Amino acid sequence: MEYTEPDMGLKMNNRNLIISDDATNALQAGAPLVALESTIISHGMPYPKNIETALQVEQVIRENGATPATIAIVQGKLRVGLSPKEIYYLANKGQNVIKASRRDIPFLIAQNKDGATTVAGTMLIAAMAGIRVFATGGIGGVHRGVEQSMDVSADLEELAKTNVAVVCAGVKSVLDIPRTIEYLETKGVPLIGFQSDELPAFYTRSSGFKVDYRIDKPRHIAEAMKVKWQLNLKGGIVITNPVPEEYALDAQEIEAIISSAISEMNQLGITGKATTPFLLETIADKTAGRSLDTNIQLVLNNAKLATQVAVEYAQLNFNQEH
Ligand code: PSU
Ligand code: MN
Repeated sequence: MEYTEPDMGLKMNNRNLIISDDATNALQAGAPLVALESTIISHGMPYPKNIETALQVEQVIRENGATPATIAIVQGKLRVGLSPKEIYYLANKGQNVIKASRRDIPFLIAQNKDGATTVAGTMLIAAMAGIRVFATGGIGGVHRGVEQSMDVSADLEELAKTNVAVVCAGVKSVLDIPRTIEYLETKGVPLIGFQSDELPAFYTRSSGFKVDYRIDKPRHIAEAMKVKWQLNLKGGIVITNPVPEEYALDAQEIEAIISSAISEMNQLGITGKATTPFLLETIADKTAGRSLDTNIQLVLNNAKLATQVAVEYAQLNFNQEH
């Protein structure tokens, strides 16, 4: 069966999209690439750990045999593959950069602005470039208190329609984990546990909730991705990768800290796009930085798995063509 990547052609005549030379070469060669988001740099971690981590994550991807492509909007252009200098710029500007999800993109382009892309924003730009695998720390989801706030991350909607596999460390309990699982089910987004029957909860390896499919080998994840998109079943896949044991935090301790951070947030009246950055920062303060160390380690671990999946996925496509 003839198979062409569904939205590969888009990049050819999209003057708003700039793909780095490294990423262009890898795409043309059918070599593996891994996309990386930039909100995690600007809003997810404080300076200078954010820049250190962003560069280290790229290094892990290269060492494991793929090309990293950090994605952001710079001066109104959708950029796939940033230079270290550009990554530094976003890291240094921190929360002064606009956190850019799907809704923000047209305005940032029209006004020549910068934007740090969330999981949703990164997925859609990665797909335009033809990149199928993306590594991050945590995805957005259904927030606790959704009955009042209706706060459901645009990341979940993007997963429903954009063909990118996202490797993350599960769903953090700042979110409503069972409702996030239900939402993904409704939208037809597969939830995979890498070598795990349970959905990991970001800072901890387990949540008490089951994943749809436990898969133990990157090869088998790549095969499912290929079949899904060959069948034109649109949308992403969530690949959850438990934090390495030695960096996991104590479940009860982190749960108490998360609950108190959420209460503080509600008292301060923080809503909308400010919630996730506020919670990450408050949790890091309350754990004296231990949650940040865990966050960094799980991102590196996810970059490694994403690379393995990207290598297998590229191999499957190569075998088909030759
Ligand atoms: N979770 C993290 N770190 C992060 C984010 C989530 O542990 O940096 C960021 C990601 O960019 C994610 C976004 O896409 O927060 C979700 O924001 P919201 O809930 O406003 O959709
Ligand atoms: Mn939200």
